[in-house]
Amino acid sequence: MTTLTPVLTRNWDQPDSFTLRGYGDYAGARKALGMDPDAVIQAVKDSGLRGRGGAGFPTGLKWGFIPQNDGKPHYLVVNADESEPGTCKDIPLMMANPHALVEGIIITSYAIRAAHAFIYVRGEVLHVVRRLRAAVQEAYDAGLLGTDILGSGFDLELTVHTGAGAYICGEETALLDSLEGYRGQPRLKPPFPAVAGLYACPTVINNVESVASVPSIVTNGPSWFSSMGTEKSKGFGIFSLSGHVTRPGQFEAPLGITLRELLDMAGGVRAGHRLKFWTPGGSSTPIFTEEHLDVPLDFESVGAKGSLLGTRALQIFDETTCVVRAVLRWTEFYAHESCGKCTPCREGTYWLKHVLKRLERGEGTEEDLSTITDIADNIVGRAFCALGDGAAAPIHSSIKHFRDEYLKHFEVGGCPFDRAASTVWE
Ligand code: L3W
Repeated sequence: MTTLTPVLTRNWDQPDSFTLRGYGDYAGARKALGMDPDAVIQAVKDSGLRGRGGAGFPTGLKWGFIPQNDGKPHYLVVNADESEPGTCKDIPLMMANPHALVEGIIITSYAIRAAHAFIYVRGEVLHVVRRLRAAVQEAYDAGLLGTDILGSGFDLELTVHTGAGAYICGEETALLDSLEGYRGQPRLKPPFPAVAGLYACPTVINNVESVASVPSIVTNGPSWFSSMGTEKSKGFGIFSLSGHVTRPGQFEAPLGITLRELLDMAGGVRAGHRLKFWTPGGSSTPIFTEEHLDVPLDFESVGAKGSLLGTRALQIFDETTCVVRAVLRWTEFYAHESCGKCTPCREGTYWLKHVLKRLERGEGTEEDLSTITDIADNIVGRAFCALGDGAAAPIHSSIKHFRDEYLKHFEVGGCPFDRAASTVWE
């Protein structure tokens, strides 16, 4: 039986967890500032930490891409634009433990030789913005930010920047455009941000949870981190359970834990009901069903079963939920949030939404299933950024697992489900 590994969440139930006093003495930063920056990068490489924002790219490898002695400023940008449907880990982390992020920013910036770091956070989450700004101020006041940090000679400025609330700004290059003051739309890659990022300078963009994990790696050593998790998906991560679950919330556990184990910790699916379908990593990851309860939640195992670990946003739906309606709601989100830059995503999500609406009302035909499959096929691999592929994920997977439920809608001429019974959507 896998057990929880509270590291980032260890102090969340303490009333002063978000203060410097409640957090600790920045032991990781103190240790890192006494090391060679390359040794810090090597430690993160050795730990096996992979990006916690969805893609799972090796963090130390990304840091190692930053050119050295290039004469240009380097930047660290923390992607705190959490907005993938179902994803709720970075916001609670920043609320309860902002100093883990600030400490991770100091260590990361030191390693990549950056003198200015930014936290790009959604402007709507004002409570998070205030909490971050208070933590940053505390760090400045304690000599942990600014000039000559802890007498090490290392200087770092940290700016908390608020976005205007657009899903696309979680895409790293759209985020950079937004941060530079432009409309947030993705850039062509390559060049990757590590070569030409913010203001065309070498930039590391990491997710909040990735950066916040770094202090514990430096303090405890890479082998401590890599002893947890699976062979290729090392360490721990925050799994957020939401929807039809008895005790929704954040569960910090080694990668490779299963939904069955997590549900046991969360009190199971709500009383009197059974699991119907779930997302392993937010709405952009193909849905799973009851048959996937024992799939280890690591990058490789989830991938081998045709989905993605993504952001470990486990949205749980019981048998009262109409899968067509769930997919329609996600698709409405993607159509609304498409930035419009590329045709497959802009037009594809629009038409998916309209055909799905017809299907959900029971006014569709079997041909509509081919139509939405065709539209989704024409988005995958053709959109400018990952948002398009994400929009297609629930379409393909829901038809694969629940084709009969789609057919039932036009057989009965409407939605066969009692909407009031499914508390998730109403
Ligand atoms: C230098 C190379 N850097 C790759 C870097 C790249 C990026 C990272 C991963 O999408 C996914 C998306 C969502 N030289 C490099 C290189 N890099 N090759 O590695 O890159 P990539 O393109 O694989 O992923 P991405 O564009 O960052 C992230 C999925 O995560 N997702 C999460 C969504 C969550 C939000 C949110 O809540 N804000 O958006 C869920 O599944 O769909 O597929 O840094 O530069 N040769």
